[in-house]
Amino acid sequence: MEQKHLIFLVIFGVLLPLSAHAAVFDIRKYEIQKGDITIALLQAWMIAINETTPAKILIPKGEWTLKQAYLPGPSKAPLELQVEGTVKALADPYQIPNKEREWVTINYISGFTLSGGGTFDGNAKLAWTKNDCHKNKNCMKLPINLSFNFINNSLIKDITTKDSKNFHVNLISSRNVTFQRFRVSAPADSPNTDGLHIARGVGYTIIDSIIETGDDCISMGDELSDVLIKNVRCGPGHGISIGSLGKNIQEKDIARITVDNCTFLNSDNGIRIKTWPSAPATLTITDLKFTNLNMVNVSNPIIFDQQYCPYNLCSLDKPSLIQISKVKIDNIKGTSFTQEVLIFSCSTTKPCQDVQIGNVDLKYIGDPTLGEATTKCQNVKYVSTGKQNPPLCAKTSTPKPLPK
Ligand SMILES: *[C@@H]1O[C@H](CO)[C@@H](O)[C@H](O)[C@H]1NC(C)=O
Ligand SMILES: *[C@@H]1O[C@H](CO)[C@@H](O)[C@H](O)[C@H]1NC(C)=O
Ligand SMILES: *[C@@H]1O[C@H](CO)[C@@H](O)[C@H](O)[C@H]1NC(C)=O
Ligand SMILES: *[C@@H]1O[C@H](CO)[C@@H](O)[C@H](O)[C@H]1NC(C)=O
Ligand SMILES: *[C@@H]1O[C@H](CO)[C@@H](O)[C@H](O)[C@H]1NC(C)=O
Ligand SMILES: CC(=O)N[C@H]1CO[C@H](CO)[C@@H](O)[C@@H]1O
Repeated sequence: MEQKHLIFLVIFGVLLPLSAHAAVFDIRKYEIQKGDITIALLQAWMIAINETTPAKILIPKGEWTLKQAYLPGPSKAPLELQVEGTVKALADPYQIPNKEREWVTINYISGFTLSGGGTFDGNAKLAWTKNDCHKNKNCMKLPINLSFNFINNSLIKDITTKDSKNFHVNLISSRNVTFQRFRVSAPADSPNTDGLHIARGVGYTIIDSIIETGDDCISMGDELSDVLIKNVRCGPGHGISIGSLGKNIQEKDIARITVDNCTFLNSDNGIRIKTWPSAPATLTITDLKFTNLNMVNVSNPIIFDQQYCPYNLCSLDKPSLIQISKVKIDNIKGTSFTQEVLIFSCSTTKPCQDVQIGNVDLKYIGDPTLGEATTKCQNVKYVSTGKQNPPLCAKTSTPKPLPK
């Protein structure tokens, strides 16, 4: 064979399969400064979003510093950010260039994938010691790890976020976004480090994930529908919550939230709904399914708290105006660290409606001198369809103050 032909074949043999794949933008080709990828990532992003065929930005294995990243779309074609290494924030929260923004923000993009098996390390051990927001109203706001706003049809998979300075992940105003094999890790005593905060959106899925943190594993805000949380292990942490809600009159409805096949480990709650009393909002929270949940030494495995008033920062005078309805609870089993294993503390003006309770088998493992597990039922219209241990809404249940 002539050499010309050979070269031709080799080039074709290499280029053809490549052209079927995404163009790869390796950040090492851009301006990295002593392991700091702040500029390089932005350079690669600006070029990659301009590609008219699928593109990929690669952050290879290794440890990289990222001061902050604001990564806006739109992109002309599907874009993947493949993080194989560890991306670390600066330790000092006061050094973040733009204090109004999060550490990493991805906005206005559709068909985006974040993948690669890498880690976003918020490097927050120092920042937590400076966080006094629980007692100081003018405290410095600490940035969250990752913020996704106005993104559609996107996938975040095989990513770890570790030691965030505040909420780990914020997903707001988006549609059809999946978190798969996502891992959040922060110590149980880290302040305000919610795992994922999700709100204002449609079609969020969190699946096959592990969340260990100091605050809520997953918290849900208003104007939210079609959420599926499945095969998630939560704990330590404060559980999976809807709310708190009610304080803002503009708040919009929540519907079709499913939590299925999840395990809660030593968490401060399993499923919790929180609405404020003496608060103006009148939204509805409807069509909820909490099924196949395994509780391991959980405080408050299921709690609907419509008198949510931590630190007595509100008045209990008037009931919550938020209506909870159409709830299915089935196959909840395991152990509870608190005696009241199911708590329905619903609103006097808007009782919880159409609550269907199937199989429940929860054992109290706290102070043995207090007796067996109980349930608490206030203003709840329920039907039971399965076998419950403890029996539902037994009259002997003595009300206790609600947890903060
Ligand atoms: C994006 O592409 C357009 C033309 O398609 C070009 O004018 C522009 O300079 C490109 N921007 C970047 C950042 O490469
Ligand atoms: C996401 O979807 C919404 C609703 O269809 C649309 O208004 C918005 O422009 C989309 N955003 C992007 C970045 O594609
Ligand atoms: C939802 O997003 C995924 C990408 O994560 C995409 O493959 C799928 O087609 C989207 N679904 C719809 C209905 O747009
Ligand atoms: C339930 O979750 C466990 C642990 O994540 C997983 O191994 C199992 O396959 C899941 N079951 C179903 C039916 O999805
Ligand atoms: C059970 O949970 C309580 C409260 O969170 C905690 O103090 C205790 O150590 C846990 N027990 C075990 C065996 O983990
Ligand atoms: C620094 C900052 O803006 N933090 C925000 C993180 O997300 C939560 C929940 O949306 C906001 O309350 C914080 O203000």
